[in-house]
Amino acid sequence: MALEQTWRWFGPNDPVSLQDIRQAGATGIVTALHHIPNGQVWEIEEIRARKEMIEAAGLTWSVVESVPVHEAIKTRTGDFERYILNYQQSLRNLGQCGIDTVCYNFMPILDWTRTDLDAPMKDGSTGLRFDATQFAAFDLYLLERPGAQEIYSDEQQKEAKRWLDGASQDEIQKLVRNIIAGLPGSEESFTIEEFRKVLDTYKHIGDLELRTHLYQFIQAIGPVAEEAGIRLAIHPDDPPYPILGLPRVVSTENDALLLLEAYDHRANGLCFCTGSYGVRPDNDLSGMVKRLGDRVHFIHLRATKREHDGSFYEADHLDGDVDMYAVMSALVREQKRRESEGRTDLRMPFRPDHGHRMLDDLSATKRTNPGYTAIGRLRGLAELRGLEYGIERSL
Ligand code: DNO
Repeated sequence: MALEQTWRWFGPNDPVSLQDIRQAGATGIVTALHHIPNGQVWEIEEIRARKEMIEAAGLTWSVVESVPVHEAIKTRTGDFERYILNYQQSLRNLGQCGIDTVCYNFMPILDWTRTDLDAPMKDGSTGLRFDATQFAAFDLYLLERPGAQEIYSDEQQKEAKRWLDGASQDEIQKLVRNIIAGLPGSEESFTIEEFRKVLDTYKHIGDLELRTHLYQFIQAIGPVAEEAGIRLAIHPDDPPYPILGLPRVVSTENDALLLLEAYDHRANGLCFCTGSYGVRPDNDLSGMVKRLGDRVHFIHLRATKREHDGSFYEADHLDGDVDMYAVMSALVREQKRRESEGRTDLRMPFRPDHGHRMLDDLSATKRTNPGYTAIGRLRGLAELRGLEYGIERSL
C-alpha cells in the first residue's frame, strides 16, 4: 500500500476546485468547515453535506484540518469548559460521519506566521518567507510590545530599525497584515490594537502553563476521540520556537513525546510537518519518524531553507534543508511495519504542503491563496509521488 496522496481544499470558495484536485492525482481531501465560528459544535448535517460534496467529485474526506481550539481552552479562562464539551461533541459527530483523522494545533493566538508571502525565488516563482529582521521590526517598533527589547540583541534591533527606516508605508502595512491578519487556514485575524489586547491574555501564561493546558486538553478529548474512532494529529508550531513573547510547546521531538505520554493511547497522535519541525536544525526529522512513527496520523511534506540570521523560506519540496529522501523512506517503512504488525490504520495521508506561485498563478488577475496555489502544489505532489514510488520499488 502506498501513502495516501491528499490535498488541502478550503471549501467551495477555494479557487482550486475539487475537479482540479482530481487532476492533480490526489485522492483524499483535507478540509474544514471554515464557516463555523471557532468554538461552536460541528453539527452532523453540516459535516454530512460537506462530505457528500467531496464524494460527488469522486474524492474522499481524508482529514479534517483543523477543528480549531478556542483561545479560552489554551488559556483555561472564561468558558473553556463549555468549549471543551463542544470540541468533544464535534469529534463524536465527525466520527459518526465516518471521518477518522482530525488535525489541530495549540499555538497561542496566531497560527502559522510569515512576513513575506511573495518572496522572489531564483527561478522566477515566488514563495513564503519568514524574515527575522522584519519580524523584529514588527515586534519592536510597530507592535511596540513591552519586553520586546529584551529578546533582541543590539545588532538585531539596529537591523530592524534600518529595515523600518527604509520601508515604504505600503511595505509596512503589508508586513503587519501578513503577520496578524490571518493566513489561509488560520481562524483568527486582528488589527494591531486588537492584537495588543489578546497578547495581554497571555500575561500569566508561560511555557509550563501552556503545556499543562495542552495536556489537560488532550486528556479531556483523547478518550472521546478514541471512542469515536478518531485519530488526533497535532500540528507543530510554525515557526517552531516562541515568538512575540508567547510560549510554544510543540516544537521539538521532546515536546511531541511529552504530549504523546500525557495521554498514552493511539488516538493521541501527531501531524508530522517537515516544514515546521524542519526549521530547527536540532530536529532529526527521519529519526523522529523512526521513533514516533506509530503515532503519526497525518503528514505535511515541505522543505524550508534556513538562512544565517534565523530567517527561512520555503524552497521546492525536494530542495530545502529537509532530507526528503530520508523522511520518505522512513514513512514508507513505517507503513510496512504497520502492515506486518497487522494494524488496520495503514492509511497514512500526506499532502504536499504549500508550493510556489509559478506559471499562470503569477498573473496579477488570478486569485490564489498564499502557499496554496494549484500549480506549485501540483509540482510538489508530483515530485513527492515520484520519490515515494522510487523508494517503494527499491525495497
Ligand atoms: C499552514 C498550515 C497550518 C495548519 C494548522 C493546523 O499552512 O499548515 O495552518 O493547518 O496549524 O491546525
